Amino acid sequence: MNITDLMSRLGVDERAYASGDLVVETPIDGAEIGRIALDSAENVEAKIAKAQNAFLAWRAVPAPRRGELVRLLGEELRVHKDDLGRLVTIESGKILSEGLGEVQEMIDICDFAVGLSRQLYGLTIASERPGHHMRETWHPLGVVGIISAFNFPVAVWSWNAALAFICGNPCVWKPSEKTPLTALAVQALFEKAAEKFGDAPDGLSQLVIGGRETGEQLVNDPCIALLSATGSTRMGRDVGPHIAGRFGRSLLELGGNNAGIVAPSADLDLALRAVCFAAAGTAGQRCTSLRRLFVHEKIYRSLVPKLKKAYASLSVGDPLEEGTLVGPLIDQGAFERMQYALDRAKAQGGQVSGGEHVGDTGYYVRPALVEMESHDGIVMEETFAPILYVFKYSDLDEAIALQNSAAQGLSSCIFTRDVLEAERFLSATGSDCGIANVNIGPSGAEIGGAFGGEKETGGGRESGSDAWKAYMRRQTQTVNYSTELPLAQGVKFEV
Ligand code: UN1
Repeated sequence: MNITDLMSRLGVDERAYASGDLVVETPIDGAEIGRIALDSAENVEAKIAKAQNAFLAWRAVPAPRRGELVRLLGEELRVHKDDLGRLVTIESGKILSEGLGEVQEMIDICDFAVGLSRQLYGLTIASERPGHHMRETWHPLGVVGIISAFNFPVAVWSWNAALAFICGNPCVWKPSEKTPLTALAVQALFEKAAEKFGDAPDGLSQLVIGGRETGEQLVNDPCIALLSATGSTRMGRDVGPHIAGRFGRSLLELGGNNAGIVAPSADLDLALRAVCFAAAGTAGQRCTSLRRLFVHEKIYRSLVPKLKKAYASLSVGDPLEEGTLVGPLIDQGAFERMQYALDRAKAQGGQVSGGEHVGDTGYYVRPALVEMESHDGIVMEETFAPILYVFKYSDLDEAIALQNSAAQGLSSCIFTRDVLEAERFLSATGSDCGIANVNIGPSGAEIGGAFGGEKETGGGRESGSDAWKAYMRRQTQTVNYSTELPLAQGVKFEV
């Protein structure tokens, strides 16, 4: 785990993380891996102003040329995938194949954005007036602020930044205080790409290092045209209304309390594997992690004991080691919140298997499975840890209603081979989430689809499909190519 070598291969000078008030520790064994200077309020203000200046130049660059910069960024990511993926593992604690997978997601969104840079299509619209035509044009929006969380320390930036850049917008990124080293590395890779590109305006991509106050500066600065914030619902409740108060735009990716339903016709082996990855993978620290499982009473006794057995055999340990499936929790706070949730679940009558601390260093836990009868109390809260609450159901409508009774609405899934059940789940009266899957778990979405959720998840959509529209402003244009001046709706106004 030689950080200095890794960082230097990624293009980051040691001085950038050798001193400062922010101490960075790896969750692998709690060792200090860097110290970083926090940005002062004046610094943050100056960086936003620089980004605003960059906007004035970047918006005039043709979109396909802007795409070229993102293509070069994708190339840097390809070359440095191993190093960056390893750094993600060291800083966030996710297992190496997930660290690498996260960088792959960055590469994928770069590819997507490059193609999109030639497809920022608007509509042409039939005008009711002779000699007129109407169309919609999508213009660059302005500076995009990005607040990201520790669990996807680099991919979330890329879902936003790759689209923002091709849409003509600079980015100011505030990474989680728990994962600033990966952000430094990504910034260095961006700078390499920008150098190869040649004439990207200075300040097109900038990092701000800080805590809550820095986030608030992004929220309140009128130059931040769009703020994309990933984190807790509590954070979103602060951010959303403040941005709305200045008529800025926000894209919120907040909590999830994702559920799965295992129906009687399900392929149980497949369901078992999918549930383990979704609930225990990433140590339950994805916003899409599976947290509630509804198992039909007919198959409950054949699935749940097997699930418990699989849970007991999951290899928990050093995420850099091959064969490990579950790495550490991010820190002590996460561990305490997990134990608190398990205590509450027990007090509610839950039967807990697993959940205990594993090993001597770091906050490693055995993923917990909790058989519950009452779907309330702690079950309604998102605990960012590997806890799966399991319920028995008898009626699909009832299971769907319970699933939808969570305050959040990010992701959901059903395991069934019955087409009627699958379609019912995906219909308007089925899952109320932004993501609904059949025969796969709720996590691990591809970048091609729009990613995000409803209700307390915040309503934002980023990544694929037409999520790019959030990063642009729509202009409705009407052109009169005649010598007459007919008014809309037949209004007469002769002068
Ligand atoms: C998150 O946890 O913040 O679908 C995002 C997934 C990933 C994204 C997770 N592609 O699990």
